[in-house]
Amino acid sequence: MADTVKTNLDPQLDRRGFLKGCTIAAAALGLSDAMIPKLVEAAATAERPRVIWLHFQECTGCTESLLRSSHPDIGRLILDIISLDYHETVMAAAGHQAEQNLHDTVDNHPFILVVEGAIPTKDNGIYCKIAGKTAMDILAEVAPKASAIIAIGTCATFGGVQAAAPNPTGAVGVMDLVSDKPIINIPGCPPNPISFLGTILHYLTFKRLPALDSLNRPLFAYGRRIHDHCERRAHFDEGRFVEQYGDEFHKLGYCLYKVGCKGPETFSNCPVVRFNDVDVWPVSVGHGCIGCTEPNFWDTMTPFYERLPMVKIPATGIVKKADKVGKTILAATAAGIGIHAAVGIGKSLIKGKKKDEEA
Ligand code: FSX
Ligand code: SF4
Ligand code: F3S
Repeated sequence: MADTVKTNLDPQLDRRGFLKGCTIAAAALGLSDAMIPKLVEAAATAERPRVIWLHFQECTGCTESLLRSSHPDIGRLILDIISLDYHETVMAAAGHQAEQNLHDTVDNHPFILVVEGAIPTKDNGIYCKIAGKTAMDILAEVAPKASAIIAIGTCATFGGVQAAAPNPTGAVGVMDLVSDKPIINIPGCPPNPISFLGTILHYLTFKRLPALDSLNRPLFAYGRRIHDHCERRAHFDEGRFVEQYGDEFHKLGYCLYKVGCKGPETFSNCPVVRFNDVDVWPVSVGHGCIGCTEPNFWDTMTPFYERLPMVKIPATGIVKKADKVGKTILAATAAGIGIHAAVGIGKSLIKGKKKDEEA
């Protein structure tokens, strides 16, 4: 079927790129190859949902990682399967014309709202203003009219760096202010564009939003713990750790736990989906995970270069007892994780996948 689908997409996005993007998204969604034609058809023929993309307190890294990805096809594919009616970084309009575009869509059409950046609430929200209005006022005006809201990046989901103690502007994420709308959180600082693409393609293909975890994150992208899919995991289990960046163990690719890796407490698809055409992720290039998809990670995961606090690692290098080392650490970190109830998430992930494939 894939070969017969006709698209009216950007001519720069050739058929190969289009199929490649859909294939990557299908893999990220955990769908079998048999579902690719269905995804391709939906991406090519479904009505493009209108999207209003608001920027508040942030660094624009979420947008940049999407647009400048070394998978140019992914960025183009995203921009082609949605109708991006308002986005301050990429739209040609400015000033009053831009405001007009925003109001035309918000008042006259169904739309999905994407929010990038935290919302400051202290002192009536005066720390972030656009066109004379505070971020709080803009959100209060636009959110009630949206069909659904996607909070992209850890700033929009959990407040991000702005909300780090002592949170001088009272920054919060979207779900702290909006409660009566479907909210999908796609955290990461910045998140992988594939997680956003997968969410949109899921919506177009199955006409509903993907299954979410207790923090409103799509299970297909955030249902797995980094540590459980890490290529350095065997070193962890055997008690082989980097003691210091640049040491001989670092060069050998040992586990980064003792130099601060937060993979055991972080839920994300990074080791599986990886980033860009170069096919890497932080740990594969020798840096520990800093837990950027988790709430308040600037406070709870710091110091970034110190190991997770609740675990005491026995002296390493004793290969005989190494397996026990890994298991002891796991038990302790699992107790520290708590909220995610990894087993339960695993079960609902499988259920969600089955449902999608049956759809
Ligand atoms: Fe926040 Fe997005 Fe971190 Fe930046 O804009 S999630 S600061 S990388 O990118 O909102
Ligand atoms: Fe990988 Fe980090 Fe876990 Fe070590 S602690 S196995 S580097 S995720
Ligand atoms: Fe963030 Fe850790 Fe992935 S730092 S990008 S969640 S490896």
